[in-house]
Order: sequence, then structure tokens, then C-alpha cells
Amino acid sequence: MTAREVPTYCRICEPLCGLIATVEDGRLVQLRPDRDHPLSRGFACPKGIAFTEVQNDPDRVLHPLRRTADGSFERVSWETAFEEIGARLRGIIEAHGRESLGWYFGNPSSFSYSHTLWIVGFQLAAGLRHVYSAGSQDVNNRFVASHLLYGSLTTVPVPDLDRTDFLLMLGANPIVSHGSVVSAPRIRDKLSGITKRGGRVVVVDPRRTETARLFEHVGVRADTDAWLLAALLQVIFAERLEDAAALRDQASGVAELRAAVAGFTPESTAPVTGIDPEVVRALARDLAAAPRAAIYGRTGTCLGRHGTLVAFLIDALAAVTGNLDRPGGSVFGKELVAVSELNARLGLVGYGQRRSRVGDFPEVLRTFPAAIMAKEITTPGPGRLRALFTSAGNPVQSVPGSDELAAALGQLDLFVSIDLYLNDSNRTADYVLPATTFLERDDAPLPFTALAPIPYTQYTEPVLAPYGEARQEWEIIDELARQIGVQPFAFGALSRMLGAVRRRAPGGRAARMSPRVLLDLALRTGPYGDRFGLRRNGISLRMLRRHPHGLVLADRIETGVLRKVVRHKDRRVSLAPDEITAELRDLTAPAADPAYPLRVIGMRELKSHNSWMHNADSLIARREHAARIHPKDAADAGIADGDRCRVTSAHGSIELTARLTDDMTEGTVAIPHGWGHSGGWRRATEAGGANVNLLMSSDIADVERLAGMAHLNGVPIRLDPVPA
Ligand SMILES: Nc1nc2c(c(=O)[nH]1)N[C@H]1C(S)=C(S)[C@@H](COP(=O)(O)OP(=O)(O)OC[C@H]3O[C@@H](n4cnc5c(=O)[nH]c(N)nc54)[C@H](O)[C@@H]3O)O[C@H]1N2
Ligand SMILES: Nc1nc2c(c(=O)[nH]1)N[C@H]1C(S)=C(S)[C@@H](COP(=O)(O)OP(=O)(O)OC[C@H]3O[C@@H](n4cnc5c(=O)[nH]c(N)nc54)[C@H](O)[C@@H]3O)O[C@H]1N2
Ligand code: SF4
Ligand SMILES: [Mo]
Repeated sequence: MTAREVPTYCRICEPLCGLIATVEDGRLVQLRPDRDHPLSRGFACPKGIAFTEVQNDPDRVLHPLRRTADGSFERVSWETAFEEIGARLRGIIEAHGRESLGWYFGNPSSFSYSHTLWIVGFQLAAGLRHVYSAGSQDVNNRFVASHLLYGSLTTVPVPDLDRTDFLLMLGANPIVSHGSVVSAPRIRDKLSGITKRGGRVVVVDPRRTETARLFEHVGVRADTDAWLLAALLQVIFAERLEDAAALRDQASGVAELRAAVAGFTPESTAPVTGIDPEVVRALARDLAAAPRAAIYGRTGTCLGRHGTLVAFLIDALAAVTGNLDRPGGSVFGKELVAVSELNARLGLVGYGQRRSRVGDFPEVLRTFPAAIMAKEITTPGPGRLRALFTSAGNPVQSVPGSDELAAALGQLDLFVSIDLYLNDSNRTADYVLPATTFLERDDAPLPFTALAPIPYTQYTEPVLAPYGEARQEWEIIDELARQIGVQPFAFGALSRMLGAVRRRAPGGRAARMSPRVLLDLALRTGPYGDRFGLRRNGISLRMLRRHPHGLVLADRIETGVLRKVVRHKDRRVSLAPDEITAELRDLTAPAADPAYPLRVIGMRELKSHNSWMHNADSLIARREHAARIHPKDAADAGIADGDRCRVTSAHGSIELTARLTDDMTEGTVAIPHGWGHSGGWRRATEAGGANVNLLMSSDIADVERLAGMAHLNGVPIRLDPVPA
């Protein structure tokens, strides 16, 4: 057989780089960067290329597995798996109601339109309450900040990278992460473009990161961005540097915000942030003076104690400096599918409509904080979580309090996982169902177009038929739903929802919807859609198929759209909602505990992807899991470079290698998450390391109140040497 070359795109992280897959006899031979992709233009990172090793991994789960009495797994047929799971589900529902069922979906699910749609459909159809996701360890604070600012969870501004003169970046390392909540292939070139145009990029981070090294670095103490941002606002207001005209035009609550930050002078906040007051003043003045500035924060600003406040202040700073919805500022992209619009009309996903049984947390986009999942399993009473599905997730590696969660999973009446691997979480599941990889399914990246400074999209057919007996998540979910007598997507209800065609299947029963039909409908009725022929050059599935290397939808994000995207009644950005003024009023730095004098933060590495690519030999070879420690902190603890060290928090303790580097600001230790494996991925397990989330707290009091964010950055720790 001759080899075929198929254009597709990578769905590991957010730039969605174009790839060319070489396929021979139904097997993947190699992946290489696609030179014809309009934006990634021949770029792909080592993970994208190494996905071949995941695709062809002998450790992949390729058949449904059932756990046996001795804890090992045996192969069963899909039929048996569905029948047995269905029977157990029906029994659990009969005894405890549907509210005892739950779902955790992990990060890779957001790269599959059919997977996410079917989870939502199943959740709505089955009335699931216990729904959790990686979002509460990632980005839900950003959505809640948007809800407060703009009255819409899904309205998120992005830095206009191609037109800005000044990018203030907090807690992000795009040279390694390739950008998150901003989809920009070749982001390194984009950032360098700013300085080449004579602009500036200022990186606020406790570590002198790969990004900070290329640009300007401000070393901040972990988990103190709220103080820094409040101080920047204070200076701008005190020195009358705000853009008064923009604020009159766009915002409400300006006077209240000014009052709320008045006490946060650079001098009063310096002991908390560790930043020289003159540095803060200069930064505030430069930011206010820059013709076009954008302010951007990512996971480093999301996973502290005040994630929602910090995300809020980032946009408030953009508004106050007149950079919101302006070219080169923080701008609002158009969605591929009209989610915000639909949501404003139908209120399908919201904020705080329901509260969690444990901890009384508000729901965010129909999910509760994953940090409380363990307690929802172990706390008796009505509504207890008894049957859990996980899909594309490894929560034992990604959620705070890993040991508590691992133990709680063992108490479930039923635990089913849909994954590529036996991972650290599902190795104790009752059933593990094999999922297709992204190369084995069709796709269009629905959530990312609105986050792209140059809006683009791409539709791909499956590159390969599923290996073994792998199935797509939506097919699995559809069958699970059938087992309990519900239907995720009925044609009638859905088409009414999209305000499009009304159609009923013959015989009266609503027809099952296929993801492709749904996708086409959503694209065509969306902001870029062809409205079934009413709009010329509008998109449809058919049209996207004519652009197999991807399609740029506009050369920039349109500005001047604020009144359209803000959903508050007065159509103004709300700068002083009660939740935020209360947070600012109560903001106090936690007292130092001499038992835990240092702070641990996270970091990402080029050849790791969260917890799930460590089984690829080309990525893991010759690597070690190491804590990055400032030489002074190491010396104080009696630790030398390369030593084993013990890291202890109030919640747990791990051992790993110490690496000394003055990239760290003193007092802060950086440790990547997603190491220290068990399960069926043999190479990953051999790689050693430790699960950093054993150090993190899942106590109710440690979960951020407004968005339920896990506290994973800036956690107090102590270092000790490990005797050889
Ligand atoms: N301490 C600390 N913890 C963190 C973070 C941190 O910075 N510090 N970051 C957090 C963040 S941002 C995130 S996003 C989370 C991630 O948390 P999770 O989403 O829970 O975990 P991942 O490590 O992404 O694991 C993904 C799983 O999906 C499987 N998988 C991959 N592709 C597919 C697919 O197409 N279908 C299916 N069914 N399965 C698939 C993989 O085999 C793997 O088991 O971790 C969070 N945890
Ligand atoms: N190579 C690689 N790329 C990835 C991933 C991966 O695992 N590997 N994961 C993907 C995922 S799921 C996500 S969500 C994105 C995340 O994308 P990013 O957020 O850009 O990724 P990180 O490298 O974790 O960057 C967070 C930065 O915040 C800093 N930081 C920690 N605490 C604080 C703090 O209190 N204040 C400030 N100002 N900074 C702080 C850290 O030092 C770190 O440099 O990356 C995606 N891309
Ligand atoms: S940066 Fe790497 S992992 Fe991310 S989409 Fe591109 S090739 Fe894939
Ligand atoms: Mo993430």
C-alpha cells in the first residue's frame, strides 16, 4: 500500500497547529508540521510531533476493560460493558435518584466538539448535578470575572497581539505553553513582533521564565498579583492618568473602584508583593501612557487564593487605561458558534444558579469545583455522588488533595472512565472504555476562534479509522444515555434552540442528532455562518471542507463591539460589583507560618503536557522531575543541586530532585504538576517524580469562594534534605 498524506491539526493545546499525517495501511507513520496552514505555517512543537507515539502506543487501551476481583483488568465486549454498566446505573438511580450520578471531564475534552456537546446534552437530558471539570483548576475564575464585568461568562477579551505596543503579561509563559485563552500559532514570533515594532512586553512572574528571559521581567511574590494590580490602579487614579473619556463611555462603578483601591499604594503593597514601589509607579505610568496596551493573565494568576479578583482587576486595568475594545488593547473576538448569544436567551449555562451540596459553592458553566469531588463522594446524605464517569481526565494528578480523591474514588458504587490509557485515576475504575484519539475523529475547534487575535478555523475529517475497538466519546455517551432512558440531543428541541429548521422524524419520536449535523447547524447559524445561503462567504461544513489546511476568517478582531457583547442592562462594564469590592475590602495577606516559610508554584515544561504525554519516549527520555529552588533557599535548607529533597506542606509531603537556579525569586519553589505516575503507562511510571497535588489542600476553606478555584499556586511549604 502506498502512503497517504492528510492535512489535519493538532488538538493538544490551544494554537491548534496544522499537521500533515502520513498514513499507511490504516496506521499512522508520522506527523509533521503543515507548511500550508495559513497561520502556523510549518510550525509544530515537540509534543505535536510526538503524538505519533501516543497514537501507536502499545500501552493504549484499545478494548473495553472490566476490573476483576484481584484488581487487574480483563477485556470485555462493548455489549457486555454497556449492559453491565447500564444495569448498575439503573440500580443506583432506583435506590438514590439521578442526582447520585456524576461526570468529570478533563482538559482534552475541550478540543473535541462532539465530546463537549454530548456531555452538555447528557447533563441536560439526565439532569446531572455532579458535574466537574479541569476548569476549576484552570480558568473558571476568568469566566466568573467576565460574568461580573460584562454580564456574560463566555465573553473573554484577548490581547490584540498584532497591534499592541505594550503587553503586560502576568502568570503566563507562552514560550513554553504556546499560549492559553489566546489562540495564536507561532506566538513567539507575535511577542517578538511587539518589541520589534518598538513596543514592550513586561512579564510579571515569580520565576524568570523562558518568556521573561526574552523580554522584561518583574519578579513578584507568589499569589500577590491582586495587590500589584490594585496598586497599579491606585497610581493611575491618584495621578489622574485614567482614560476618563473611555470610562464615561464604557463603564459604571468607576468612583467605587477608585475608592476600593485607594488604600493600595505601591508603598503599602510592596511588603506583600516584594516589588519596589518605584517599579510599580513606573509601570503604571508607562501602561497609562502607551498608545495601545493589552493586559493578559493566565494560570499563574488563576490558581492563587484570589483568582476571580485578579482576573477582574486585569480587565479593570484595561478599561481604566482606555484599552478595552480598542485596537491593540484587550479585544472581544467573535464566536464561531453563538454560545454567548444563545446563553443570554436561554440561560443554559450560568453562574450560581445552583450551589454545591458540600461547601455551598456556586456552579460555573454547570460545573462545581473539582476540589470538592472527593467530599461529595464521601459525605453521606441525600444527593451523595455514587456513580462517577471521567472522560479525558486524570483528576488524581490534577486536583488538589490527590490522596483524598484517590481514596474516595474507591468508595464509589460505580466508576467508569473513558480514556486512551490506564492512568493514575482510572486504574481503580470498574470499567475503562477506550476512546479514539483526535486523529480518529472529525473535528472543528469551536471554543477557540473567539480567542484568536487573527480569527481562524479548520475542519478535519478523521485521519485514521479507530485503532482496536476505540470509540468516540459521543457515541459512548449516547449509548450510556440510552441505557438509562434519556436522549442527549433530540432533533426537535435542538433545532428549535438554534432557531433554525424545525423537523420531526417520521413516527413522532424525535430523531437522534449526529454531531456533524449539529455542527453544521451551529456553524451556519453562528456569527460567521452562511445563514443557509443568506450570507455570502459565510461558513458551513461544506465550505470548511474546501479549506483542508485551515481558514483565516478575518485579519483582525473587530473593535467597537462592547455595547454588543456586554449583557448588563446598562450595556456598561461593571467595575465595582459587590463581590469584588468585598474582596478588595477583605484582602489580607496570609500571616507567615515559620513551619512553612516558602511558597510552591506550578510551571510547565516544553516536553510535558499536564499528566498525559509522559509515555512518549521521545518526550520523556533523559528527563527528571525537579523542584526549581533559589540557591539561597536551598542553602538555608541544606540542599545542594541534584540532591533529593523533601517538600512538605500542611497537607502532604513529596520527594523529588532539587535543581538550583537564580531564575526563581527567593522564597518561591516551582514544581511541575503531572509527574509521579502509576497505572498502565509503563514508560511514564518509570520516569518517577512525584504528584505535586499531594501538597495541595482540598479543604473547603482553601477553595476560592467566587469561582471554586483550587489553590495550587503560592501554597506554603518547607524544604528538607533527604539523607542519601
Ligand atoms: N498543581 C497543579 N495542578 C494543576 C495545574 C497546575 O498548574 N498546577 N494545572 C491544571 C490545569 S490548567 C489543567 S487543564 C488540569 C488538567 O487536568 P486533567 O484534564 O484532569 O488531566 P490531564 O493531565 O490533562 O489528563 C488528560 C487525560 O485525558 C486522556 N486523553 C487525551 N486525549 C484524549 C481524548 O481525546 N479522549 C479521551 N477520552 N481521553 C483523552 C489522557 O490519556 C489523560 O488520561 O490540571 C490542572 N492541575
Ligand atoms: N508544554 C506545555 N504546554 C502547555 C501545557 C503543558 O502542560 N505543557 N498545558 C496547557 C494548559 S492545560 C494550560 S491551562 C496552559 C497554561 O498556560 P500558561 O499559564 O501560560 O502556562 P504556565 O507555564 O503554567 O505559566 C504560568 C506561569 O505563572 C507563573 N506563576 C505561578 N504563580 C504565580 C503567581 O502567583 N503570580 C504570577 N504573576 N505568576 C505566577 C509560573 O511561574 C508560570 O511561569 O498551557 C497549555 N500548554
Ligand atoms: S504548540 Fe505543539 S502541542 Fe500545541 S497545538 Fe502546536 S504542535 Fe500541538
Ligand atoms: Mo489547563
